[in-house]
Amino acid sequence: MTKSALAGVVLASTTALFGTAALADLNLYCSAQEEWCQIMEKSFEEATGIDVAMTRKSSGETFAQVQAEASNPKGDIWWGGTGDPHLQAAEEDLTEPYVSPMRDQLHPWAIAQATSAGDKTIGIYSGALGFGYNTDMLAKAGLPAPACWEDLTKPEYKGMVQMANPNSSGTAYTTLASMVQLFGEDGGFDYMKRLHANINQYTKSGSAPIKAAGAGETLIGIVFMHDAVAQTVAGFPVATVAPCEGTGYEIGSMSIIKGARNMDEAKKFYDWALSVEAQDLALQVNAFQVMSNVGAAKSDKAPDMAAIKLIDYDFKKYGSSDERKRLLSKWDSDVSTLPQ
Ligand code: S7P
Repeated sequence: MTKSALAGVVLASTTALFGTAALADLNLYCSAQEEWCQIMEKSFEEATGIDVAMTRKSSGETFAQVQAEASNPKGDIWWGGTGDPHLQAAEEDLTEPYVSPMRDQLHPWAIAQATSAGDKTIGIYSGALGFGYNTDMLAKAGLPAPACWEDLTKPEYKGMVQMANPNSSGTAYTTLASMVQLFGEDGGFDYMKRLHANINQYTKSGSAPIKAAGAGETLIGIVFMHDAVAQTVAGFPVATVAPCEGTGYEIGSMSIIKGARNMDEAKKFYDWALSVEAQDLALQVNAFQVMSNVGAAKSDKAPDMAAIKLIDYDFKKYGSSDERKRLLSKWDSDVSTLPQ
C-alpha cells in the first residue's frame, strides 16, 4: 500500500470513529439564519486559515444539543440565537467564562448580558419581536391590516397565523415570555390560548413563518421584525408591524462551550465575531439586527429600536433554567394540546 493510500485508510477510519466534525479546527454551532451562519464560517476561515465545521440549528435545539453533549462536548463555540437559552446554558454550567479584549468596543446592553452570566455569554446583536403579513393576500381577502397582538386572535384571521414552536425556537420562546411580561402570567397564557385557535402551524425554526408569508402560504407570521424586513428587501410583499401594545426583544448571544476541544480557536472566533469587520457581514446577508460593536454599520432599512415600544424584558428571569423549563412545559400542557 502506498503512503497516500495508507493515509486515506487512516483518515477514513478516523472519520468513521469520530465523525468529520472532529477533524475541523473549530466546531461552530450556529443559531442565526443559514446564510449568515455560512458567511461567518467562510469569512472566519479566510481571515484566519482555521478550518470550521458549522452546524445550523434553532436556538432551543442547539441548547438541547449542548446539554446532551455536556459530558463529551462536540461543539466549541455557539454563535447566534436568542439570549435566553445562552443564559440557561451559563446557569447550567455548560459554557465557559471568557473576557474578550474586544469587550470595550461593545454597546452596554451586550456587556450587561455578559455580566449577568458571569462572562459565560455575550451580546452580539439585538432585535425586536413583532409580526409581518403578506400585503397581497390581505388585499385579496379584503381583511383589515393587523396592528396589535390582540388583532391576531380575531376570528377573521382563523388559520392564517403562523409562529414557531417555543421548545425549538428562540423566537417563539421570546414570544411566549414577552406575552407573559406584557399581560401577566394569566393574561399571557390566556392570550397564547386564544392565539392558538388561529395558528395554522407551529414551525421548528423561528423565521420560517415569515418566509411562508412571503411565499403566500400564510397571511401572518410572528417573528423578529428584522426577519420580516429581510423578506421585504428580498422582494416579497411583506409588511412589518411593531405591535401597538409594545413588545419584547432579544439580545442575540455567543458562548464558548465548556470543555471545548479547540479552546484557542474558539477564543479567536469569539474575538473576531465581536469585530466591526465580522459584524458588518450581517448586511451582506440582509440581517438587519442592531449589532453589538458600536462601530458596526447600520442600515436605514433596519427597524428603529428607539421608535418601538419595548418592554423592559427581564433577561435574567426568563433566561433562567427554572423559568424557561416552567414556561415551556406549561405551554406544552395548557396551550399546544388545545383543539383548534
Ligand atoms: O438570524 C435571524 C434570527 O431571527 O434567528 C435567530 C433565531 O433565534 C434562530 O431561529 P429560532 O427562532 O428558530 O431559534 C435570532 O436570534 C435571530 O435574530
